[in-house]
Amino acid sequence: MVLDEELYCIGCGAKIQSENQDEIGYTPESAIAKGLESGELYCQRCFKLRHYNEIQSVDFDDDDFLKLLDKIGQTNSLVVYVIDIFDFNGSLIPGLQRFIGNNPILLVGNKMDLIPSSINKKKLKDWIRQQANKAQIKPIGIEMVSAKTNQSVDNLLDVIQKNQEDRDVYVVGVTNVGKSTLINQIIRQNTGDSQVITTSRFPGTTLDQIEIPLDDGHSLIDTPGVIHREQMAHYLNPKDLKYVSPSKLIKPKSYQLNPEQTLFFGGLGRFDYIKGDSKKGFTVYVSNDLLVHRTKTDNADNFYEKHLGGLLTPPSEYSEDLELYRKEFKVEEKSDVVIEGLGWITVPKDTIVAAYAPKHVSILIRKSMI
Ligand SMILES: Nc1nc2c(ncn2[C@@H]2O[C@H](COP(=O)(O)OP(=O)(O)OP(=O)(O)O)[C@@H](O)[C@H]2O)c(=O)[nH]1
Ligand SMILES: [Mg+2]
Repeated sequence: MVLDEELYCIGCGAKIQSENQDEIGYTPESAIAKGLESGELYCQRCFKLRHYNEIQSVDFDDDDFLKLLDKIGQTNSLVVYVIDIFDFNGSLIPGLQRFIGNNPILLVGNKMDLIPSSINKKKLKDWIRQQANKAQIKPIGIEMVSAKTNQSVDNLLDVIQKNQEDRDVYVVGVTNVGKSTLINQIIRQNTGDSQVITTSRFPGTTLDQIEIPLDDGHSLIDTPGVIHREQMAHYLNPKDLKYVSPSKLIKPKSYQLNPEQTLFFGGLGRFDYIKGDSKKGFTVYVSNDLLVHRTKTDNADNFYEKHLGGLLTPPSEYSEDLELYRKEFKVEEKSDVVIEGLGWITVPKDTIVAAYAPKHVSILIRKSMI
């Protein structure tokens, strides 16, 4: 079938084609006809994702996404920059300000539903502001939401409207932070239609820009996520990803540790209590599905070698990229040692500790958020 008009998948934005199964936008002819009839045209990849949660890898070029971002610089728009509050560094788009030119940025910290109530939301927001400023990003505002549970999305919409003026709204961010989930919430509030755009736990779900017309004649535009190599998600196979990225409210786990004890977070992270008083309280905030295993530091290297991929999983498959590196901290006030994308450990003052993470993932320390 030769398409006489250009059609786009409403799930991922890809241009629909029925010639090449391995390229983006592939849709069998019968499905195109059906889609046109129902007004809901999805490509085959979206169909499989939506119905079977099955990811079909496609060839696409990172550079195309960056070119798309670069185009925003030539428009007059409001940029809504979505980050994952579990992975600030992994959420950074290097050179964002340069790409978007003089357009204002509204920063949105997403996935608040995962944060236990013991965490001070104001401290978390202040920390995000500091981190953003450090990365040369000067947002006009910061909003904390949960796109998944709809928490504070109303409020975000008000703020967007107040700042929109006579402009389109671009939603940008690295892959997997929840841009499409957020836009789906907005569509649902406006039209009642749910889950129009395809979302998934796999990075690289949205493939091209998707324009949603707004009442005021402007558009709300979803964009494909920029691939950021520091995101843990790029080093894990789909099955492992399920255990690592928290999907439900995190239940903090408390441990009384003595010096020279070690905690493993599956095989992807490690924490050593090196020096300090006996029986100190440490609290671990990671996905409830990730097994935390305690052992003696003395034996930890052996233990890791022996049990990696078995007791210490994920990863279920070894890859060089997952080799752990170590970072040591002298903790003078109650702090969080953060392994980006995995979670954090609240550490009492007057201790020396070390954390380990796959070599592309950042480890950092911040004032405790409690
Ligand atoms: N817990 C939680 N999960 C969320 C939230 N928003 C999105 N997610 C999950 O994060 C994953 C990625 O969501 P998407 O909306 O596809 O992310 P995206 O930013 O559009 O990703 P790309 O299209 O790949 O750039 C999915 O598994 C979502 O269910 C949220 O507020 N809370
Ligand atoms: Mg998306």
